Amino acid sequence: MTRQSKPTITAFESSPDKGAGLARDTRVRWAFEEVDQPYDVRLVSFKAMKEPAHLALHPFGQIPTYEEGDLALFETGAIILHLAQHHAGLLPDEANARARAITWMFAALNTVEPPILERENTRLLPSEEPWRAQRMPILDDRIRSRLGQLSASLGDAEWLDGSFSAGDLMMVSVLLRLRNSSDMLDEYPNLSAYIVRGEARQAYKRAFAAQLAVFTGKSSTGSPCTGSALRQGSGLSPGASTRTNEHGRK
Ligand SMILES: N[C@@H](CCC(=O)N[C@@H](CS)C(=O)NCC(=O)O)C(=O)O
Repeated sequence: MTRQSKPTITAFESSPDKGAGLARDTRVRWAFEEVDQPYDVRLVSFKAMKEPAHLALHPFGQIPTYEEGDLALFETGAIILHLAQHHAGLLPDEANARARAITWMFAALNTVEPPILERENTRLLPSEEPWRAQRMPILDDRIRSRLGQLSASLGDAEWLDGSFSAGDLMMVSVLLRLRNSSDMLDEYPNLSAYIVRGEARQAYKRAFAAQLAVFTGKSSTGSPCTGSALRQGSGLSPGASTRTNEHGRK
């Protein structure tokens, strides 16, 4: 059920990926869109993320955060699980199926994402570091091992366990990070098709358009999301702004 109050999340004021949708606010926006819950976005600079006002919300000085009434959350897993537990559409009703969908969320975050992030971080190191070249194939192998296992588990199913769930939302989000920096996923046609199915969801498209609009400065009107920039009067770090996303039905 859609709640009355509108939560606020934080996102990069200037995303390093230039709107490619890889910053982690995208997955939270996607979850909001799936459950048809309007939300506000407060944009924060890198400097503001490390200042006390933001650290009070996120001890590690990162985005995204989630605020609703007197509740403040950080970590995309916790935020999306919270949304999924309070709205219909992202977790099955049946108890065991629900537990399995949550398991896939954890698998995406704890088993599949770490080697992908480690590879990204290694790639960013200066290429003259001799061990960088040695380490990359090791990380590629580690990722291939995970992709092979995931591919076998998915088989020819549409989603990981029955209907689309928060587990798929998280897994597709994690795999998108890899697709951006490597063609490794081409070796797993069922996983490539799985990602494409995720991206084809109207809710994903609206989330992607909304985060891109921050970078391009254009309203994402044309999709049901309309990004209208608002200034928040107080309690914000300097330079932060708030956007409201109103959206229609899926
Ligand atoms: N495990 C966290 C990771 C959050 C995270 O790494 N956020 C990035 C943006 S995608 C960030 O804020 N990076 C800037 C920094 O760490 O200073 C989550 O899932 O929310």
